[in-house]
Amino acid sequence: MEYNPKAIEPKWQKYWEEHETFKTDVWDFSKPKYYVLDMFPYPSGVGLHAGHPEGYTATDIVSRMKRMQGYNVLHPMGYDSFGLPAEQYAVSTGNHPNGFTEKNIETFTGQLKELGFDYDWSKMVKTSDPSFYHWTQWIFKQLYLDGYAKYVDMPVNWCEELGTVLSNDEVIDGKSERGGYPVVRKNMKQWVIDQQAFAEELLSGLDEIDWPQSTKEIQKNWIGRSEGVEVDFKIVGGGEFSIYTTCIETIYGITFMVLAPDGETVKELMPRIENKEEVEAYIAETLKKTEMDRTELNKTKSGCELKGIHAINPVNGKEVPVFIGDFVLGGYGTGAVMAVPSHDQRDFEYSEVHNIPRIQVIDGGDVSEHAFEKGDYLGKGCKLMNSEEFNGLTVEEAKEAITDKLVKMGVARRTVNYRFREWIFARQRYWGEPMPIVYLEDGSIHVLDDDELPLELPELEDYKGKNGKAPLDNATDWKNYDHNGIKGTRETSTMPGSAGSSWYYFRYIDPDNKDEFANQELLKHWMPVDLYVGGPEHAVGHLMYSRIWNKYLYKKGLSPVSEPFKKLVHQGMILGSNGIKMGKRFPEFVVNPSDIVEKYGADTLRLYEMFMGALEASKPWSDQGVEGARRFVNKVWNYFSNPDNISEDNADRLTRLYHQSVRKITHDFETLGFNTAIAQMMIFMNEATKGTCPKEYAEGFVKMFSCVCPHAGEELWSLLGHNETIAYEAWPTYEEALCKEDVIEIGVQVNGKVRGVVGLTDDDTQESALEKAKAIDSVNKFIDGKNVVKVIYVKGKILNIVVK
Ligand code: ANZ
Repeated sequence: MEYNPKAIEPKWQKYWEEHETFKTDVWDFSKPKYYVLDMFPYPSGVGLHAGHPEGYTATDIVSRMKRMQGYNVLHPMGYDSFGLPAEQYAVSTGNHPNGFTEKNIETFTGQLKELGFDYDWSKMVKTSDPSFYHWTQWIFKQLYLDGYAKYVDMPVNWCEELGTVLSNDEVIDGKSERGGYPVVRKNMKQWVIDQQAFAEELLSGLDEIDWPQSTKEIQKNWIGRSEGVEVDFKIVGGGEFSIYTTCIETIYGITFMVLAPDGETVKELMPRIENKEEVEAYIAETLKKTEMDRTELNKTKSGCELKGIHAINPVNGKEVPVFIGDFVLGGYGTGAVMAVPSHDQRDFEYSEVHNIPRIQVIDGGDVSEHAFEKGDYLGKGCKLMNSEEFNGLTVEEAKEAITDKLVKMGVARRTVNYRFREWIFARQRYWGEPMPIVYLEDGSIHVLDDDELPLELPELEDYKGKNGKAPLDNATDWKNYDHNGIKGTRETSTMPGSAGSSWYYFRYIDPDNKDEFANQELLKHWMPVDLYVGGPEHAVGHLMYSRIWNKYLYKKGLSPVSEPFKKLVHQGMILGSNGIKMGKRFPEFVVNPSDIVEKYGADTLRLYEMFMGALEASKPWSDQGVEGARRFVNKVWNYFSNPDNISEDNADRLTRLYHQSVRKITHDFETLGFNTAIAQMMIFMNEATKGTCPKEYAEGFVKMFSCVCPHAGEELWSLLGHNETIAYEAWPTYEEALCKEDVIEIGVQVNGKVRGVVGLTDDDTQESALEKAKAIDSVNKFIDGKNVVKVIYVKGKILNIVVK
C-alpha cells in the first residue's frame, strides 16, 4: 500500500476533532497530571514560519508520550493577540483591529491543525478577548490596591513631533528611529509596576527551577543586585549630597565627585555655580541622549566642572572639585558618584579628559595606563595604601572597617541596589487592555468596581492618536466616566504587550470561568507548568514578567506555586539553507510550513525538524534533509503496512535491539533529545527490514513513532488491527536484562604474552576494549607507567597491547 499523507493526514485530524481525542478533563484527578506549555504566538499577518513547528513538535512528542504513560496531560494553545501590527492595520484602513486579528487567528489555527498537534482547542485563550482581559484588568487592579502598581513621575524618552513616549531602542542618537525627530528625556506621570519589590524572591527562585543556566544568568544580570554603601558628602559653604558606591575601600582615592546632569542636586546648586552657561548647555545636551548612549563604556567621558563647588571627603576632610558627567545616571543609586580614577576605568578616562590627578589606594597593580579595578584586586589579598589608619588591611577587611567607621560617624548607610527599575506599564496605543482607572475631578485615582469589568475597548472612527494623545482620547463618550454618582475621566493609555502573557498559563486551566481568573482547586492540581518550550529571546521580557505576576499572586495566596515554570527549554533557531537567519531581510529563505505539508506531508515536516539537530541548537534548513525524512517515513510505512512483515513469534533476532530502542527512545524523549531518538528508530528499522518483526515489537515501535509522526502512526496502528486511537495506548516497556549485549571473553596479551581475560561485547571499540583491559589488575601491572605504542584488536578474537 502506497504511503499517501494527503489522504491519511486530514482523515486523522478529522477523527481527533470528532472524537475530542485530546480534550482534557481537568477535574479528573485520578491520574498524575502533566502540564506542557508552548509560548503562544502573536497572530501576525504572515502565518506560521518554520521556527514555530520546531518547539511545537517537541512539546507535542512529550505530551503524547506522557499521555501513553498514564498522565492526564494538559497541552493547550492560544494567541497573544494584542499588538502593534493589528493597530497599524487599523490606523491605515480605519477598520477595527479585531477583524484583522481574528482572520489571522483563523489562519494560524488552520496551520496548527494541519500539523497534527494534540492541542486541546477547547482551552484556547486570546489575550484580546474581553473574557480574558477581564482578568488581566482584575489582576492589575489588585496590584494597584496592594501598592505594586503605581502612578508616578518618571523620566521617559519623549518625542514631541510623534507625540509619544519611546522606548530606549526606538531612539538613535537623540532622534526618533521613525522620522528622525528630536527626543528628550523628560519627567512624566506613568503607570509602573514595582519590580524591585520582588527582586529578592526573583533571585532566590532561580535556584528552584530547571532552566538553562544562561537564561538564569541573564535574569540575574537584569535584576543587577549590588550591595554597597550610601555616603553623605558635605559641600563647602553649605548643603550636602549622597553617593552610592560598591567600592567603599577606595574612599581615600577620591580626587573629584560627579553628579548626574539631570539630577536634583545640580538644580539646587545652580545659583552658586560660576560657569552657569556652560553647565546649562551641557545639561541640555544630556537630555537628548538615552541611557543606552550614556552608559556605553567606550564613549568619551564628557562633562564639565561645577566651578566654585567643592565637596568634603568625610574620612579625611579633604576638599575635592565637583563635576557633572552624563555617564552618571539620575535614576540609579543616588545619582551621584565619588570618583576614584585609580580604581575605576570610567573615572580614569574622565580624569584624563579633564586633567584631574589620581591617588592609588590599593596595592598590587599598575595604575599609570589604566585603572586597577575591583575585578583585578578582589579576593587576591591586595592591601590598602595611602589610606591612613586602614593601610595594610586587605580590601575585604577595609570594606568592613571603613563602612563601620562611616556608619558610626552617622554619615553612611549599608544599602542594596538593583539595576532593574520600575516596569513601565502603559502605552499610548489602542490595541491593548484598557486600564481600569478613572481620574476624579479632584485629581485622585478611582479604580473600577469588579462588576464594571471587563472594561471593553470602544470602537473608534479613527485609530490614530491626535496631537500627541493616546488613540482612546478620541473616544469622547467612553472617556467620560459617570457612575454611581462618581464623575471623572478614564485613563486612555492601555497596558503593554506583555500584560496578558504574564498570566495566560493560569487561564488555560480554567478558560471559561466567569467568577475568577481560575478555580483555586484546579490551580493547586495543575500548577506549575511541568515543561515550557519557547525562544531564548524572551529571557528577560515575558519570562521575567510572568515570574513577577506569579510572585505577586503567590504572595496573595492566589497562585499555589512560587515559580510558574518548573522546566524551561529554548528551541534553537532554524536558519536559511545558507546558515543565515530566515526572516524579513532574506525573504527568499523563508520556509512556509504549509508548503512543506503540501509537498511531503506534516509527518515528514515534523520528523525532519526533530532530526535536524539538537533542539536547542541553531541549524540550517536543508531541502535534501526533508527528502531524507520523507524516505524514512516511507520506509516505516512500507514495512509495517505489509502484513507479511509481521510475525507471531517472539523469541527473535530483534529482541535485544527492540529493548535497547525502547530504553533509548524513552530516555531521549524525556530529555528532549529527539534527534538521537530518531537515529535509534533508524537503527531499529535497518535491522527490522532484514526480515520479519514480531507483532509486539511492531506495535511498540509504532507507538513511539506515532509521537513524532502521529498520522502515519495512527494509520499503521489501525492496520495492525486496532480500531481506536493509539493516543491512550500504554507506552512500551523494556527489560534491562534483555538490553544487555552478549559478552565474549577473550585473552589479553601484553607484548605477546597472555596476562588476563576480558569480557567484551559487539559494541566495544578498540578504545573501550583497551579501557576494560586496563581495569584488570593482572593486565594493568604490565601497562602501568609504560607507553602504549600499539593496540591490535580483532573483534571476538584477540586484544594485543604493545608497550614500551
Ligand atoms: C566609587 C567607586 C570606586 C566605584 C571604584 C567603582 C569603582 P553597580 O555594581 O552597578 O551597583 N555608580 C553609582 N551610582 C551611579 C550612577 N547613578 N550612575 C553611574 N554610576 C554609578 O555599580 C556601582 C558603582 O557604580 C558605584 O561604585 C559607583 O562607582 C557607580 F574603584 O563608587 B563606584
